Amino acid sequence: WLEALGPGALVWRGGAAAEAAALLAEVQALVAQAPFRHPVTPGGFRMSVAMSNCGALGWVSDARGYRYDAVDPDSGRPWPTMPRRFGELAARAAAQAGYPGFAPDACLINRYEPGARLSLHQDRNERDFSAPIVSVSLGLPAVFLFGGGRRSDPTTRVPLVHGDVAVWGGPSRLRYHGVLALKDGEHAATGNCRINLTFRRAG
Ligand code: MD5
Ligand code: FE
Repeated sequence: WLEALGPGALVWRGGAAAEAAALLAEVQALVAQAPFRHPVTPGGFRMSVAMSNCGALGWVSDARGYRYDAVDPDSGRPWPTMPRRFGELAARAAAQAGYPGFAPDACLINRYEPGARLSLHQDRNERDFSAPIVSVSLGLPAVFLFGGGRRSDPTTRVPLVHGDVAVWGGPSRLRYHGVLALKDGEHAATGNCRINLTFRRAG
């Protein structure tokens, strides 16, 4: 079922539940090729979220800034190919939300361990903000912070659980958002972590 969060933003509750095990098996194969790492922000802080990517472009951060790059800086090789199942799920979710033809060229794979968090930010490294971002939550539950167009705008707390698929498009594409520190726990599918797949049209 679809839950509206705001203009252009919705959560498809359980949209990935049936194929969660298959998605996680793909993640395991992907991070064998491009291991999780903790990016360092341009300000010099190590991110608590561990990240990897698949697809033609991957999101990277270092002292020079945030950007998308076709090459994994840790290996010097292109990012692993995006599994067909990933792109198809993202396109199906986007179409349901009113964004037909979504063809992501980047999938950022985020791993949250207990205590890991993402502070309030906007996603603006992509070339074209008319495409939505689709995000798939797997494993431990998280509290998502959904803000407004300015950092100081009030936020609402949205619980995201295993199998939920969120679509952020239209006027919500550039809203501030974050993830509260992950609570300790155990999930049958992932153990003690949350995996979030975010699909983007970056290039
Ligand atoms: C997560 N990841 O749960 C989230 C899912 C990130 C990130 O935020 O940058 O890796 S994507 C949430 C998102 C994207 C674009 C817009 C909005 C939310 N929004 O308007 O709230 O790991
Ligand atoms: Fe984000």
